[in-house]
Amino acid sequence: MERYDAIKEIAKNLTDELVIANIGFPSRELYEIKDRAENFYMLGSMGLASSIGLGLGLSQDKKVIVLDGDGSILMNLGSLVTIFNQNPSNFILIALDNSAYGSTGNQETYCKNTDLLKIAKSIGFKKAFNFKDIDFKEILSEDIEEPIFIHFKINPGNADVGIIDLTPDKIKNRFKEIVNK
Ligand SMILES: Cc1ncc(C[n+]2csc(CCOP(=O)(O)OP(=O)(O)O)c2C)c(N)n1
Repeated sequence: MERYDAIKEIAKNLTDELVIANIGFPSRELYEIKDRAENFYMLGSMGLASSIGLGLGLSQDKKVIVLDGDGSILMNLGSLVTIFNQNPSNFILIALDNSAYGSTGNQETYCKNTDLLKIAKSIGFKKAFNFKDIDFKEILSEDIEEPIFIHFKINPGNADVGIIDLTPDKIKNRFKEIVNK
């Protein structure tokens, strides 16, 4: 399975959760699959989707889902430690792990040899799962209580999707409106 179908699997279960999507194809693919004001398409900062999601989780009550890439998680590994220790009770990080910098041409990452799920468990995440072992819909329907790390192992590949034809201001403002509702 490639990223596009993985995001489809995730998106079909979404209701009112806030979603932070990583820069590049994850955002573009989510935009095509299920655009909604609850999606924040992160346009610039590789590595910071998880940090933005954590801040959002801590500052309001809605559930927050971060769709991150393995390359970006490796770039900001400390964020996992911060998330675990801050212990947000409404936060899910999904690592879409294609073991590649997919959005810039599928150059291999170290996740070919390094297991992000083992890293999350060793940091302390008690709720650290393989996507294939869980019922994601059920997880979303329950109280989260402590941060959840979900490892979604996928094959490299970018779907043939267009760019996001919303201005950064539009993405930000409609998202802010939903957050403040
Ligand atoms: C700090 C920084 N370095 C590099 C880039 C260029 N860049 C944008 S997306 C990307 C690859 C992201 O890979 P990953 O997080 O694994 O996600 P994927 O695209 O594979 O889903 C790179 C290198 C950037 N935007 N910011």
